Amino acid sequence: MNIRTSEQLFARAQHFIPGGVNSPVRAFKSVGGTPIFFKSALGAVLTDVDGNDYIDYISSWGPMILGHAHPTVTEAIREATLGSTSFGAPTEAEIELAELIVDLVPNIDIVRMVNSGTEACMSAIRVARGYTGKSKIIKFVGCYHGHADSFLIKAGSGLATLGTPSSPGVTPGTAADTLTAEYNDLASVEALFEANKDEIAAIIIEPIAGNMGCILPEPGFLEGLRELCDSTGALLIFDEVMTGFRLALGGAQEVLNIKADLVTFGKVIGGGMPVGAYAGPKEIMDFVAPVGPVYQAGTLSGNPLAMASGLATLRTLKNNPNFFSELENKCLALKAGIGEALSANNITHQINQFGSMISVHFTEEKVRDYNSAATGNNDTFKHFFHHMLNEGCYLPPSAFESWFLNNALTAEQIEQTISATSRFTKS
Ligand code: HOZ
Repeated sequence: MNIRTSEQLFARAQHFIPGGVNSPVRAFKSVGGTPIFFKSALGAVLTDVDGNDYIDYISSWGPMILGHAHPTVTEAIREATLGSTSFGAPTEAEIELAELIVDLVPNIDIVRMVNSGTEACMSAIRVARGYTGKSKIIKFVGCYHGHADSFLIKAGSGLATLGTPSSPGVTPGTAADTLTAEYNDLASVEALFEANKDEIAAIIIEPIAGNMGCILPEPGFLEGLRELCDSTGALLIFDEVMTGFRLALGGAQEVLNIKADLVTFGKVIGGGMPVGAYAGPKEIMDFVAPVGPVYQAGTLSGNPLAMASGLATLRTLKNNPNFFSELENKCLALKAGIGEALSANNITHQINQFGSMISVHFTEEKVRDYNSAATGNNDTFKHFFHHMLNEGCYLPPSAFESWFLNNALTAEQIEQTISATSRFTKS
């Protein structure tokens, strides 16, 4: 595979952009080699600057659930552009998107639009603190809620990938207000509540974790968190930046039948444009300025292009009642096929999957939290990643990231991916 232009661009990028990338995982640091630079994409196929095609298993880390350049979405964005790219003032599209989200997602009355999942989670914990009058939050080791200071403690995603789970630059004061528990370990959460009586404002969690690979909550775990919050007055925040509008229209709350007090969104709600949102019942969201005292703002929040793209995406999902089952079936076929192919070649592995999120871990251990995800053999992952890339399959360049399928993926492309996997041997 010739990637000469990507190599040249990467060399040039490194002079002007930290590590040549605008988000660390993209730098291929844990898998080695040169990041691929892209020029276009259509459906489930990405085309790089050297003219190579790849089947896309990242889908822009989630947002492109309909596939790339979906005609309804691109047309909606084109039309919005003709109006203006930004007003910094209210528009009807913002109300339409908020109404649609409230209609589709359980347990929420009010939505505030922001520009990213990071902003959404950062704002949600501020609201939780303002509402409860308490300071501390609990997050889970290996979960990632964006790059606001409070979350860069034992975090997953790029921090796990780079082996620096907590970031310098976060002050000890901020770090002291973030308590960490183990995913799928209710006792570790109970112990934190016991040791910090009346101090915990919220638990924030990815209900299906996607930043240490794809990790499923075990039966009773989320229910236990709900009960702990109910008995202590802490809020339960579901970070549905990955799972919102990906698992179902109502997200993880709907699929798992657990009520959250605040929910954060990103990725799919923007259909590929930068959008985030946080939402909850009126009683809590009334604390947000200008109604209440908790301040949060943004020049580009509710941007007309972003609203148009999000609306077109969510309406397309809503209008296809079979969308999520179709997409999940594609993921199940992929899981079965690559699992068989790896087993046939005697490659020890685990595959975790929920809906259209999936991850492959090269370990004997059942992967159920950060520690078990970290037992994965990174050398094997590295070889697997480059083998698949050479075969034309673009996977996340980190063992700590979930893959995200998009519904443009065809049965033939899934077969191609399985067949590529069957040619993978460790040596
Ligand atoms: N933090 C993102 C996935 N968990 C990666 C974003 C990116 O590199 O674009």
